[in-house]
This record gives sequence, structure tokens and C-alpha cells, in this order.
Amino acid sequence: MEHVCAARAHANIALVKYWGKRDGPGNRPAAGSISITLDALTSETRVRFDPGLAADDIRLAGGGNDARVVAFLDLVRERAGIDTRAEVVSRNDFPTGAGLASSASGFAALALAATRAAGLTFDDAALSALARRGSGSAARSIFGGFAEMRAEGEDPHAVPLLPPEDWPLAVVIAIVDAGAKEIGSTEGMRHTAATSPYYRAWLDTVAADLPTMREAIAARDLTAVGELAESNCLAMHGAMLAARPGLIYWRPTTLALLDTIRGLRADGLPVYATVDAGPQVKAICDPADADRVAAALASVPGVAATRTSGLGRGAHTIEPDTLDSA
Ligand code: 2P0
Repeated sequence: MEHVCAARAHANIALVKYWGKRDGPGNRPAAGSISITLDALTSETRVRFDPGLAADDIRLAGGGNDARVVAFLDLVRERAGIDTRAEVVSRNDFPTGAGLASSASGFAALALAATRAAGLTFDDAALSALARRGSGSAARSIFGGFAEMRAEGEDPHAVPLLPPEDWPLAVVIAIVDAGAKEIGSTEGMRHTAATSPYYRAWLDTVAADLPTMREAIAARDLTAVGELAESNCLAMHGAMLAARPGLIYWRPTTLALLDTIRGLRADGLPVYATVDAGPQVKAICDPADADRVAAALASVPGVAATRTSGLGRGAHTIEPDTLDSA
């Protein structure tokens, strides 16, 4: 008997960032994080467990890491008590591995599709904890809108804070370089924790920022959310820069974009920047201002493209034949 399921999930960007793991196995974060899920960055994944397969057959359009997917399937097989190999077909509608959180949407979609295809029914918390094993940020993409990764416990998972319709925001993504990054997040975090004299201070910063961010979100205060998100991002990059050798994900255009966003703000437009483990800049603003922000960012020399996103929903199942053309 064939067991198949397909799922869709969106990437997320963190307002309070995740950058560092606990020691030991299980991919557990050293601290919590808070994110928004973006409807414009989507992964769709179909998993089919097939007794006729001798090995997992992984087809990731746009690249990706097959070994990580197989290791994740092993976790699902262990939970389900099965040994069946699977065909996995997945596609993203945005560049993979370039600091646009493709591992977040990818592993969130895979967690939902693979568990259902294996006959497991996990609640959102259990699904989020499982997605974390694939990629820490994927735990947050199980939820839509605003979500918080809770770091405590043996098997940490994210929790929802606000659904997307409760506070619509826009994120304008300025793509500087769509190529895959040289140092992945897992290695970048390890290097930062091992060598940066500012790593401890970074974790202290996150501990202080989490409750403040929760309050700012509850109050729907864009200025407070944006200022804190931008500061938290710069503190994370500060810890990376201080690693030895320094970890620099930015390109000159990244800095030009940050400058442009500060210029818009000086002109009275409330827009705030965040940058992840790549050169892309994401600008957070009110949806009514998104076109103006996108036009300003697109005019910065070196910007390849911009993409505007609203907030998206959490991981959900879709018809398996959606992936037939993938
Ligand atoms: C974040 N990032 O909070 C931070 C900010 C990148 C910079 O979560 O090792 O790919 O797979 O658990 O989830 C990227 O880290 O790392 C990330 P792993 P992941 O969004």
C-alpha cells in the first residue's frame, strides 16, 4: 500500500534571531527566537513511502542537501516504526540556501508531509519539535503570523503568538545575490559560539529582547518591533563579525541598503531592516508603505530584484498532484 502526502509551508524571518545551539544532539537552540512567517516564500513537498524503493529518492528542485533530508526521514521512520524508503519531491519559489530561510520552509513542509505519509498525526507542538531536528528555524514555520521558538525543555518547539490577520505587516526583500552562501548557518553558529568573544553578550541580548519583543507585538507597535528587530539583527552580526576569523555575510550592497532604509526613516517613513545569514536585506513596514519601500530598495545599485511579502499561514497539506510538474 502506498502512503503519500504533500504539504506547503512558508519561510520566516526572525525579529529576535536564533544564532547558537545547545551542546549535544537534537539540534536544540541555545536561546529562544521570534519570527514572522512570509507568504511570498513558499516550499511545497510531497513524500511517498513506497515498499518498492531500495533507497530514498530525493528530488529537490533548486538544490538542497539530500543527506539532511534522508536523516530527517530516518527520524520519521523511527517514530512510525517503519523501514520503508520514500520518494521526496520538493520545490521552492525562491532561491535556495541564500539566506532566505529555504531550510525553514523546506523542513516545515517536509515534517508535515512525511509524518502524515507515514501515518502519524502530530499536533502542532510535536510537529514543530520534529521540524526543529531538520533545521532550527523550521520549528517556527509550522505556525503562521508571529511565532516564538521556546528554547527550554528536552525537545523544544515553537508556539504561535499572533495569527497573520491580527496584524498585517509587509516585508520587502531586496535580493543582492541569489547564489548559495559559502558558510551554512549550522557551521556559522558553531564557529561564532566557539570563537567570538561577543557570543555570551549575544545570548544575553536575546534573553533581554524576547520579553520586550513579545510586548511590542502584543501592542501592535511597529516602531518598537522594528527598532528592536533591527538592533537585535545588528547585535547578531556583531557577534559574527567578532568571530575569528570574522564571519561576514554582508556585501557592499547590503550596507548600502541599510543606509537607504535609515534614510527613508529619517524622511518619516517607518521601515526597519533585518539581515540573516546571507547578503539579502529584508525591510519591515506597514503594507501601505511597501511600494514606496520596494521602489527605494530597487534603486540601490547591486540589487538584483525585490520581492514584497505579507504574513503567511502555517504549514498545511495540499493535494499531492500539485507536485506532478516538479
Ligand atoms: C533566524 N537564522 O533566527 C536565524 C538568523 C539565520 C540568521 O535560523 O543549523 O538554517 O539548520 O538549525 O535554522 C538559520 O538557521 O539553522 C537561522 P540550523 P537554520 O532565522
